[in-house]
Amino acid sequence: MEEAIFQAFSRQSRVVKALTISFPSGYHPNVTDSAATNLQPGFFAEEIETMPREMLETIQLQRLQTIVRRLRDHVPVMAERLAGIGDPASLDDLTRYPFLKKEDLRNNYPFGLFASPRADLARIHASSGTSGKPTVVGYTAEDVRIWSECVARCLRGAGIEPGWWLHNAYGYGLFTGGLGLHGGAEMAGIGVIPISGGNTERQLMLIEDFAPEAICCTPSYALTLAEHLAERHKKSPMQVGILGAEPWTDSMRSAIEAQLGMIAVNIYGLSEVIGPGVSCETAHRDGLVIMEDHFLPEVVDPETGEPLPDGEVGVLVLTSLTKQAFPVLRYWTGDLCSIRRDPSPCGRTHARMSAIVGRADDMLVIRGVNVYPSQVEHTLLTIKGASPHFQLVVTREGNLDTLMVRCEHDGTGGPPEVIQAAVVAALTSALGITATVSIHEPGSVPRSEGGKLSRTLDQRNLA
Ligand code: DLL
Repeated sequence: MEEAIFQAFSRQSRVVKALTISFPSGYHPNVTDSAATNLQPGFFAEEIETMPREMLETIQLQRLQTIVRRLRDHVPVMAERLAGIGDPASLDDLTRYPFLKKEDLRNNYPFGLFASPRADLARIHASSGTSGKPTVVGYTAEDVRIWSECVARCLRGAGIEPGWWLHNAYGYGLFTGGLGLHGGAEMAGIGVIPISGGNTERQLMLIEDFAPEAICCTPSYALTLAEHLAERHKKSPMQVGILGAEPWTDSMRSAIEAQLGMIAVNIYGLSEVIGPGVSCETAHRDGLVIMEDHFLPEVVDPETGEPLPDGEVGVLVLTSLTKQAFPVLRYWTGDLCSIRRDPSPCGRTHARMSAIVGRADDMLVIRGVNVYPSQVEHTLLTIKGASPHFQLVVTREGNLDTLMVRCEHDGTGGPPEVIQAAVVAALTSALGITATVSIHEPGSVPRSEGGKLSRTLDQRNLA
């Protein structure tokens, strides 16, 4: 059926593309001294990426109906939540369903929201949760294939050509960054250097020796690599960076592009929805194109949950349309952005989102790792002599985010140095990143004075 709709529209899609190919006015690449200036978006699945919106929305509705049925039939918790709400007859009916939130994943840890039996799973990933337990997500082999296809579209759209090499410095493992980019690159015929994160000296050596045309890592790590290359008076061979997993600004983009002589493209995603590749900028860098045939976006008011018009900033809510093992209906990402639905200059018709401008909750993203203040509180409560009063200070030193935890001793646990060492060890293990810890006298960390107490001082100036 989908195939028939696709055929009917495919001639029309070529016309739409021809009409919208002009370049946006006011767009000026920052890179002036490298081949990167000439990069143009390519396509991995051109007919899908440029299909008329009418056709896209027909496919979205069919897939939404299938996903709702799948949740009812295979996830008892969801069947209960959806009881009494009929199947969607139009995309507008989406708003009749409740949001799915991070706490729902936590309450159903580890596999309560899976829609496929254990034996059908090809892969598990996870990201840090708020109570020490991670958020677990699963993929069938078909889910992994679709994920790779989404990432392949991102990489080709960013101007990376088949036959180029990609230095993949996202972490491999339970984090979705490394393996997510890896699968997409392989599918697009791009060679992968699977270096993973860390060991900067080795990364620099391999960049010099292997001369990859492209790199993927967090934006803060791209700047670290740039600084090291500058110290050594080395030029980067890279023409494109696929950067994401943490918030970054346009000024950071300018610095990265100027220092590395490449274009820096923003990629977005989250493990709950699939991982990297939910959306990505093209080489034009004019909004992150959402893979809308797989993920249905909404932007809603953070307070009321009511849908907001295109162009207004609110919470991004995503529905997965094709995932088998871990479908999500109206997942509340907590990420703030706006969306637009006009076709992009390269002919892509899928909606585009702005860069993430902040978070609606208290989650911090530090060096690509999600950190919740409640994780810190939970950890402090396990250490004898430490009180649960604390403050988090996040700064950006050089290009790296640094987390400082100010907390108090309660007078029962021995010398402050001993408590400090215990807190450092426990936090490293709970958060997955190292924090600087300072121990203070009881009563010295700010207390709530009736209103909300902000335990977090984010001094990174991400706005
Ligand atoms: O960070 C997936 C990813 C890997 C994306 C590599 C891009 C590149 P999680 O660990 O589940 O997944 O963290 C998801 O990170 O809700 C955002 O708050 C933040 N985030 C991800 N990409 C961006 C971005 C991966 N481009 C959480 N800009 C999300 C701003 C981002 N924040």
